[in-house]
Amino acid sequence: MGATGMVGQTFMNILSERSFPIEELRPFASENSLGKKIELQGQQWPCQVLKDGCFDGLDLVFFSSGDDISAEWAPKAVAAGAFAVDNSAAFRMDPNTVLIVPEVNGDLVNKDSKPQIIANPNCSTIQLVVALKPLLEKFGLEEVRVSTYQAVSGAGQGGHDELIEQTTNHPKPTDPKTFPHTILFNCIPQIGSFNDEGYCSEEVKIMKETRKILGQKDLKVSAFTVRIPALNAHSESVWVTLNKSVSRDEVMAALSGQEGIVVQDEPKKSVYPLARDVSGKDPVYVGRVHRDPENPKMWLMWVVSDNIRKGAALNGIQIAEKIFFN
Ligand code: 2RA
Repeated sequence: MGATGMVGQTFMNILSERSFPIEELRPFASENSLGKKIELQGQQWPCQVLKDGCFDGLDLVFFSSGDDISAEWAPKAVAAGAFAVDNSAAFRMDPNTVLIVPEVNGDLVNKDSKPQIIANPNCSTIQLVVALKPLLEKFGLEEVRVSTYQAVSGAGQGGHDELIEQTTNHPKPTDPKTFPHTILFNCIPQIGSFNDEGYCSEEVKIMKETRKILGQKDLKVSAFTVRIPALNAHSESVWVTLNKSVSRDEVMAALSGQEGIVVQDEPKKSVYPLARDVSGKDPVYVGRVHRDPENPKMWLMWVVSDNIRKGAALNGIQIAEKIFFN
Protein backbone atom coordinates (compact mmCIF):
# COMPACT_ATOMS: atom_id res chain seq x y z
CA MET A 1 0.00 0.00 0.00
CA GLY A 2 1.55 3.28 -1.14
CA ALA A 3 2.96 1.61 -4.24
CA THR A 4 3.41 4.82 -6.23
CA GLY A 5 5.09 6.85 -3.45
CA MET A 6 8.86 7.22 -3.07
CA VAL A 7 9.15 4.34 -0.61
CA GLY A 8 6.76 2.20 -2.69
CA GLN A 9 8.74 2.71 -5.89
CA THR A 10 12.01 1.96 -4.11
CA PHE A 11 10.36 -1.14 -2.64
CA MET A 12 9.62 -2.38 -6.19
CA ASN A 13 13.18 -1.63 -7.33
CA ILE A 14 14.67 -3.56 -4.42
CA LEU A 15 12.33 -6.53 -4.97
CA SER A 16 13.66 -6.62 -8.51
CA GLU A 17 17.34 -6.15 -7.53
CA ARG A 18 17.10 -8.99 -5.01
CA SER A 19 15.08 -11.22 -7.40
CA PHE A 20 12.54 -11.59 -4.62
CA PRO A 21 10.33 -14.54 -5.65
CA ILE A 22 6.87 -13.22 -6.53
CA GLU A 23 3.89 -15.09 -7.86
CA GLU A 24 1.52 -12.15 -7.77
CA LEU A 25 2.02 -8.45 -6.99
CA ARG A 26 -0.96 -6.34 -5.99
CA PRO A 27 0.11 -2.68 -5.93
CA PHE A 28 -2.33 -0.66 -3.80
CA ALA A 29 -2.50 3.12 -4.10
CA SER A 30 -5.01 5.98 -3.89
CA GLU A 31 -7.78 6.42 -6.46
CA ASN A 32 -5.60 8.94 -8.34
CA SER A 33 -3.31 6.08 -9.35
CA LEU A 34 -6.06 3.86 -10.74
CA GLY A 35 -5.07 2.96 -14.27
CA LYS A 36 -1.33 3.14 -13.52
CA LYS A 37 0.69 -0.03 -13.89
CA ILE A 38 3.74 -1.05 -11.92
CA GLU A 39 6.36 -2.98 -13.84
CA LEU A 40 8.14 -5.70 -11.91
CA GLN A 41 10.06 -8.75 -13.01
CA GLY A 42 8.94 -8.45 -16.62
CA GLN A 43 5.22 -8.01 -15.90
CA GLN A 44 2.82 -5.08 -15.58
CA TRP A 45 0.69 -5.05 -12.42
CA PRO A 46 -2.30 -2.63 -12.34
CA CYS A 47 -2.74 -0.38 -9.28
CA GLN A 48 -5.75 -1.17 -7.12
CA VAL A 49 -7.52 0.61 -4.28
CA LEU A 50 -8.08 -0.88 -0.82
CA LYS A 51 -11.48 -2.54 -0.46
CA ASP A 52 -13.02 -5.41 1.48
CA GLY A 53 -11.38 -8.70 0.58
CA CYS A 54 -8.48 -6.99 -1.24
CA PHE A 55 -5.85 -8.91 0.75
CA ASP A 56 -7.29 -12.39 0.16
CA GLY A 57 -4.61 -14.84 -0.95
CA LEU A 58 -1.64 -12.54 -0.17
CA ASP A 59 1.34 -13.66 1.96
CA LEU A 60 2.66 -10.21 2.81
CA VAL A 61 1.36 -6.65 2.66
CA PHE A 62 3.82 -3.76 2.99
CA PHE A 63 2.18 -0.51 4.15
CA SER A 64 3.80 2.84 3.51
CA SER A 65 0.91 5.21 3.38
CA GLY A 66 0.41 6.97 6.70
CA ASP A 67 -0.77 6.10 10.19
CA ASP A 68 -4.54 6.20 9.59
CA ILE A 69 -4.50 3.81 6.65
CA SER A 70 -2.25 1.37 8.51
CA ALA A 71 -4.33 1.55 11.69
CA GLU A 72 -7.44 0.59 9.74
CA TRP A 73 -6.07 -1.83 7.13
CA ALA A 74 -3.04 -3.63 8.62
CA PRO A 75 -5.25 -5.66 11.03
CA LYS A 76 -7.43 -6.59 8.03
CA ALA A 77 -4.37 -7.86 6.15
CA VAL A 78 -3.49 -10.07 9.12
CA ALA A 79 -7.09 -11.28 9.41
CA ALA A 80 -6.81 -12.32 5.75
CA GLY A 81 -3.76 -14.45 6.63
CA ALA A 82 -0.95 -12.10 5.54
CA PHE A 83 2.01 -10.59 7.38
CA ALA A 84 1.60 -6.81 7.52
CA VAL A 85 4.96 -5.03 7.49
CA ASP A 86 4.01 -1.53 8.47
CA ASN A 87 6.18 1.49 7.73
CA SER A 88 3.85 3.90 9.56
CA ALA A 89 4.09 4.89 13.22
CA ALA A 90 0.66 3.41 14.03
CA PHE A 91 1.88 0.24 15.77
CA ARG A 92 5.56 0.90 16.50
CA MET A 93 5.16 1.50 20.23
CA ASP A 94 2.31 -1.00 20.73
CA PRO A 95 3.67 -3.44 23.33
CA ASN A 96 2.14 -6.36 21.40
CA THR A 97 3.82 -5.44 18.10
CA VAL A 98 7.45 -6.21 17.30
CA LEU A 99 9.56 -3.36 15.91
CA ILE A 100 12.25 -4.89 13.76
CA VAL A 101 15.62 -3.99 12.28
CA PRO A 102 16.83 -7.37 11.01
CA GLU A 103 20.55 -6.90 11.85
CA VAL A 104 19.64 -5.76 15.36
CA ASN A 105 16.65 -7.74 16.65
CA GLY A 106 15.70 -9.85 13.62
CA ASP A 107 15.66 -12.97 15.78
CA LEU A 108 12.20 -11.88 16.99
CA VAL A 109 10.75 -13.15 13.68
CA ASN A 110 11.49 -16.29 11.67
CA LYS A 111 9.93 -18.94 9.42
CA ASP A 112 7.78 -20.19 12.28
CA SER A 113 6.23 -16.76 12.97
CA LYS A 114 2.49 -16.51 12.44
CA PRO A 115 0.92 -13.72 10.34
CA GLN A 116 0.99 -10.54 12.40
CA ILE A 117 1.73 -6.84 12.16
CA ILE A 118 5.46 -6.17 12.15
CA ALA A 119 6.41 -2.53 12.54
CA ASN A 120 9.18 -1.02 10.42
CA PRO A 121 10.91 1.70 12.48
CA ASN A 122 11.37 5.35 11.62
CA CYS A 123 14.22 5.94 9.16
CA SER A 124 16.44 8.00 11.46
CA THR A 125 16.04 5.36 14.19
CA ILE A 126 17.03 2.45 11.92
CA GLN A 127 20.47 3.76 10.99
CA LEU A 128 21.14 4.78 14.61
CA VAL A 129 20.35 1.36 16.09
CA VAL A 130 22.41 -0.47 13.46
CA ALA A 131 25.41 1.63 14.56
CA LEU A 132 24.65 1.17 18.27
CA LYS A 133 24.05 -2.58 18.17
CA PRO A 134 27.72 -3.75 18.17
CA LEU A 135 28.63 -1.20 20.84
CA LEU A 136 25.79 -2.39 23.06
CA GLU A 137 26.71 -6.02 22.53
CA LYS A 138 30.45 -5.61 23.15
CA PHE A 139 30.66 -2.81 25.73
CA GLY A 140 27.17 -1.93 27.02
CA LEU A 141 25.51 1.46 26.58
CA GLU A 142 25.01 4.14 29.23
CA GLU A 143 23.72 7.05 27.18
CA VAL A 144 23.10 8.11 23.58
CA ARG A 145 22.74 11.61 22.19
CA VAL A 146 22.04 12.24 18.56
CA SER A 147 21.63 15.26 16.33
CA THR A 148 20.25 14.57 12.87
CA TYR A 149 20.69 16.21 9.46
CA GLN A 150 17.74 14.80 7.53
CA ALA A 151 17.25 14.83 3.78
CA VAL A 152 14.10 16.23 2.16
CA SER A 153 13.15 12.80 0.74
CA GLY A 154 12.17 11.87 4.31
CA ALA A 155 9.09 14.00 3.70
CA GLY A 156 8.30 12.04 0.51
CA GLN A 157 8.02 13.15 -3.09
CA GLY A 158 6.57 16.52 -1.99
CA GLY A 159 9.69 17.29 0.06
CA HIS A 160 12.00 16.25 -2.74
CA ASP A 161 10.12 18.32 -5.32
CA GLU A 162 9.97 21.37 -3.03
CA LEU A 163 13.77 21.55 -2.75
CA ILE A 164 14.25 21.04 -6.50
CA GLU A 165 11.63 23.70 -7.27
CA GLN A 166 13.11 26.22 -4.84
CA THR A 167 16.57 25.56 -6.25
CA THR A 168 15.36 26.05 -9.82
CA ASN A 169 13.58 29.29 -8.88
CA HIS A 170 16.43 30.75 -6.83
CA PRO A 171 16.78 33.67 -6.00
CA LYS A 172 12.98 33.75 -5.78
CA PRO A 173 12.22 30.37 -4.18
CA THR A 174 8.62 29.21 -4.23
CA ASP A 175 6.70 29.34 -0.93
CA PRO A 176 7.12 26.32 1.35
CA LYS A 177 4.29 23.76 1.29
CA THR A 178 5.79 20.58 2.72
CA PHE A 179 8.21 22.18 5.20
CA PRO A 180 7.39 24.91 7.75
CA HIS A 181 10.01 27.24 6.18
CA THR A 182 12.00 27.58 2.96
CA ILE A 183 14.38 24.60 2.93
CA LEU A 184 16.70 25.95 0.24
CA PHE A 185 19.99 27.18 1.81
CA ASN A 186 18.49 26.57 5.23
CA CYS A 187 18.40 24.18 8.22
CA ILE A 188 15.04 23.71 9.95
CA PRO A 189 15.12 22.41 13.54
CA GLN A 190 11.68 20.83 13.28
CA ILE A 191 10.55 17.48 11.90
CA GLY A 192 6.92 16.82 12.77
CA SER A 193 4.91 18.58 15.46
CA PHE A 194 6.05 19.71 18.93
CA ASN A 195 4.95 18.37 22.32
CA ASP A 196 4.74 20.44 25.52
CA GLU A 197 8.28 19.43 26.55
CA GLY A 198 9.74 21.05 23.41
CA TYR A 199 10.46 17.87 21.45
CA CYS A 200 9.22 17.36 17.92
CA SER A 201 7.64 14.05 16.95
CA GLU A 202 10.70 12.83 15.01
CA GLU A 203 12.80 13.24 18.17
CA VAL A 204 10.27 11.36 20.29
CA LYS A 205 10.23 8.54 17.72
CA ILE A 206 14.02 8.19 17.85
CA MET A 207 14.12 8.20 21.66
CA LYS A 208 11.30 5.67 22.18
CA GLU A 209 11.99 3.36 19.24
CA THR A 210 15.72 3.09 20.02
CA ARG A 211 14.97 1.80 23.52
CA LYS A 212 12.41 -0.69 22.22
CA ILE A 213 14.55 -2.10 19.38
CA LEU A 214 17.67 -2.42 21.53
CA GLY A 215 15.60 -3.90 24.38
CA GLN A 216 17.02 -1.26 26.76
CA LYS A 217 14.01 0.32 28.39
CA ASP A 218 16.08 2.52 30.73
CA LEU A 219 18.68 3.66 28.19
CA LYS A 220 19.14 7.44 28.22
CA VAL A 221 18.51 8.68 24.68
CA SER A 222 18.25 12.32 23.69
CA ALA A 223 17.58 13.41 20.10
CA PHE A 224 17.57 16.74 18.24
CA THR A 225 16.36 16.52 14.65
CA VAL A 226 17.03 18.97 11.82
CA ARG A 227 15.88 19.04 8.19
CA ILE A 228 18.62 20.09 5.79
CA PRO A 229 18.66 20.66 2.04
CA ALA A 230 20.16 17.27 1.15
CA LEU A 231 18.03 15.42 -1.38
CA ASN A 232 18.42 11.92 0.02
CA ALA A 233 20.20 10.03 2.85
CA HIS A 234 20.03 11.10 6.49
CA SER A 235 23.18 11.98 8.45
CA GLU A 236 23.55 11.84 12.22
CA SER A 237 26.19 12.98 14.69
CA VAL A 238 26.05 10.62 17.64
CA TRP A 239 27.54 10.83 21.13
CA VAL A 240 27.51 7.42 22.74
CA THR A 241 28.66 6.70 26.29
CA LEU A 242 29.71 3.08 26.82
CA ASN A 243 29.58 1.20 30.10
CA LYS A 244 33.37 0.93 30.11
CA SER A 245 36.46 2.60 28.76
CA VAL A 246 37.86 0.71 25.77
CA SER A 247 40.45 1.44 23.08
CA ARG A 248 39.68 2.97 19.69
CA ASP A 249 40.80 -0.27 18.04
CA GLU A 250 38.17 -2.16 20.01
CA VAL A 251 35.44 0.29 19.02
CA MET A 252 36.48 0.17 15.35
CA ALA A 253 36.64 -3.64 15.38
CA ALA A 254 33.14 -3.80 16.85
CA LEU A 255 31.72 -1.42 14.22
CA SER A 256 33.54 -3.08 11.30
CA GLY A 257 32.36 -6.52 12.36
CA GLN A 258 28.69 -5.56 12.40
CA GLU A 259 26.50 -6.86 9.58
CA GLY A 260 25.05 -3.92 7.64
CA ILE A 261 27.78 -1.40 8.57
CA VAL A 262 30.50 -0.01 6.30
CA VAL A 263 33.17 2.03 8.09
CA GLN A 264 34.65 4.99 6.18
CA ASP A 265 37.02 6.66 8.55
CA GLU A 266 40.13 8.45 7.27
CA PRO A 267 39.26 12.01 8.29
CA LYS A 268 42.72 13.46 7.53
CA LYS A 269 42.15 12.47 3.90
CA SER A 270 38.59 13.89 4.14
CA VAL A 271 37.22 10.36 3.93
CA TYR A 272 33.96 9.93 5.84
CA PRO A 273 30.41 9.07 4.77
CA LEU A 274 28.54 11.69 2.75
CA ALA A 275 24.83 11.80 1.97
CA ARG A 276 25.48 12.31 -1.75
CA ASP A 277 27.57 9.13 -1.95
CA VAL A 278 25.43 7.02 0.34
CA SER A 279 22.17 7.78 -1.51
CA GLY A 280 21.18 4.66 -3.44
CA LYS A 281 23.25 2.29 -1.30
CA ASP A 282 22.11 -0.35 1.19
CA PRO A 283 24.47 -0.23 4.21
CA VAL A 284 24.69 2.13 7.15
CA TYR A 285 27.96 4.07 6.85
CA VAL A 286 29.95 5.13 9.93
CA GLY A 287 32.95 7.45 10.19
CA ARG A 288 34.59 10.24 12.23
CA VAL A 289 34.83 7.87 15.20
CA HIS A 290 36.70 9.60 18.03
CA ARG A 291 36.77 9.80 21.81
CA ASP A 292 35.41 12.66 23.88
CA PRO A 293 38.33 14.56 25.47
CA GLU A 294 36.65 14.78 28.89
CA ASN A 295 34.96 11.41 29.19
CA PRO A 296 36.97 8.29 28.21
CA LYS A 297 33.77 6.24 27.90
CA MET A 298 32.13 8.65 25.45
CA TRP A 299 32.58 8.31 21.67
CA LEU A 300 31.50 10.55 18.82
CA MET A 301 30.61 9.20 15.38
CA TRP A 302 28.97 10.19 12.10
CA VAL A 303 26.29 7.82 10.78
CA VAL A 304 24.82 8.13 7.27
CA SER A 305 22.29 5.95 5.47
CA ASP A 306 19.79 6.08 2.61
CA ASN A 307 16.55 6.85 4.46
CA ILE A 308 14.34 5.54 1.66
CA ARG A 309 16.28 2.28 1.26
CA LYS A 310 17.61 1.06 4.65
CA GLY A 311 15.40 3.59 6.44
CA ALA A 312 12.20 2.19 4.91
CA ALA A 313 11.86 -0.09 1.85
CA LEU A 314 14.98 -2.24 2.23
CA ASN A 315 14.40 -2.79 5.95
CA GLY A 316 10.85 -3.95 5.12
CA ILE A 317 12.12 -6.39 2.49
CA GLN A 318 14.80 -7.70 4.85
CA ILE A 319 12.00 -8.36 7.37
CA ALA A 320 10.12 -10.30 4.68
CA GLU A 321 13.28 -12.29 3.92
CA LYS A 322 13.58 -13.18 7.62
CA ILE A 323 10.00 -14.41 7.71
CA PHE A 324 10.01 -16.43 4.51
CA PHE A 325 13.59 -17.53 3.88
CA ASN A 326 15.67 -17.48 7.12
C1 2RA B 1 11.47 12.17 7.89
N1 2RA B 1 11.68 10.36 9.46
O1 2RA B 1 12.66 12.13 7.54
C2 2RA B 1 10.82 11.02 8.56
C3 2RA B 1 10.24 10.09 7.53
N2 2RA B 1 9.83 8.87 8.09
O2 2RA B 1 10.75 13.13 7.70
